[in-house]
Amino acid sequence: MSELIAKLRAALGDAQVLTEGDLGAWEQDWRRRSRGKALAVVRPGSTAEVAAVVRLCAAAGTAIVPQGGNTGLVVGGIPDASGTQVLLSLGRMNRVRAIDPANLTITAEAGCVLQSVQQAAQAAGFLFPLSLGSEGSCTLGGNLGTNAGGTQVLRYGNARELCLGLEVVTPQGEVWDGLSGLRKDNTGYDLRDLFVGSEGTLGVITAATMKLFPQPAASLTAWAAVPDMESAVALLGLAHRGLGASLTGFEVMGRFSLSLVRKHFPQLRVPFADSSPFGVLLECSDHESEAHARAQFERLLERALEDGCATDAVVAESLAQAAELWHVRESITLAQAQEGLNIKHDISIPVSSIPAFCRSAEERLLRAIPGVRLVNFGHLGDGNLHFNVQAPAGADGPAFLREWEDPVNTLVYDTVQEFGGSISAEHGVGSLKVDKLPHHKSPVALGLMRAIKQALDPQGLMNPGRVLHP
Ligand code: FAD
Ligand code: 2HG
Ligand code: ZN
Repeated sequence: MSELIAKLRAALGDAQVLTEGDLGAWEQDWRRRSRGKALAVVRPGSTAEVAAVVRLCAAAGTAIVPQGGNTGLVVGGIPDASGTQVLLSLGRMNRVRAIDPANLTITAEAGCVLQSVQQAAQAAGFLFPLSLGSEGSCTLGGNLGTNAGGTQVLRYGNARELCLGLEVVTPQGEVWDGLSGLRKDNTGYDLRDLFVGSEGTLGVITAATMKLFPQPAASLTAWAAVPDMESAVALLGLAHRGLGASLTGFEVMGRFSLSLVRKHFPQLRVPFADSSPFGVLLECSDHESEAHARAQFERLLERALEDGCATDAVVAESLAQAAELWHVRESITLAQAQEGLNIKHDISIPVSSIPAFCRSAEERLLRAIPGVRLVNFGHLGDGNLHFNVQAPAGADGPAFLREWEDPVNTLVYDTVQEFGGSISAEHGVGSLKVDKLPHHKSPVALGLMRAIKQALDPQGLMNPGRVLHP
């Protein structure tokens, strides 16, 4: 047994330092794209224990990979294959520390599952709006590590915008307590914003203070059938004008994405499935009453039908019906995984350019790979598409990936750049996009990022090879 493992066991207890048995849950990524090998999986239960682990690893020159729920989609939270990295799982740090009703904040530990933070907020009469398909297993630390987005961003912002303070263990094993919960604090550089979205490469987030909101009096969901992406963008404009701040969700789903849901989850009912090239899911939250929300929503949808940007629409009649519609949307990722290996692109483009981007990228892809299938869906309200590429029907998934992953990524990301977009909107860089980043970020920006990494983590032990090459 290595000296480091003996010291980790002395600090955390034998049961929290795993080196044997099936460690697949920590070593394999959610998409089953990669499997690494950890020197050990360590499970600290407090900030002091995280700091002790980091100090011991720093002294031994051993790299650390922080991990929350392991639902990340860019292979950023698993160890590499060397068997030399410590996998630091935050799962035991799962306490809600405080809710401050007057300050409208919740302070919770990094390993809290997102859904449990939502539930704690709800039990106290508030809304915590961060909302992702993986919310039953992803964690607050992972949400902040990746600056997660999800389906409520257009109204409430992404994880960064919801975060008021952090507690972080630095790469040297010091604890930075920045859990102030202040909405205004201009005392120099914003350290909080540095750690949010840093994907475990600058330190370990151990707790966070997040914004809460009043629960709306009513929330309504509608599904609209739209003829093309131009119409979806026109409908978004109408929704912004008609609903203002009541518009809390606007998701687009291409016909092929929905056909995968129907194929792999036949029990789910997809509205207007045969008649429309795109479905749009809209959510409206109202602080007056359900009747007020419904009237606003119906006015908007009537206008959309008159203008022709929607060809059909239905408003959910009950919470159960609304949940069913959202379930369809949230099942696309799983349906696509069941269909086979695929190439994901989590991209953002200015909303105004999305129709032209889609036309151009689709045309180029089909020219390069006849029969390729496009799973195009996402958070149109944020200009964020999941422009995913699935092998032609009947093709061998692994062979397709080997041959096409790199050329397809180049084609899509070059098109994204032409249209002024970003190659990672909400999932992060991880290791899957680390080679592409230098082609799509300016040398000045990359130089600044390297300088920050060098200043905070001069030994290069925090999640090496993620975001930036070592
Ligand atoms: P992990 O996967 O464990 O880690 C992700 C990254 O964060 C890694 O780099 C890791 O090192 C780092 N990290 C984890 N914890 C910490 C910590 N405490 N301190 C510092 N760094 C840390 N993402 C979206 O943005 N929007 C979506 O709508 C969305 N939907 C999804 C739906 C499905 C079905 C799935 C499987 C994933 C989805 N995701 C989505 C991606 C993923 O769920 C999010 O990125 C989530 O925020 C990751 O949380 P996690 O706890 O699983 O993090
Ligand atoms: C979503 O919006 C997630 O459902 C996952 O970000 C996207 O599967 C994907 O590509
Ligand atoms: Zn998404």
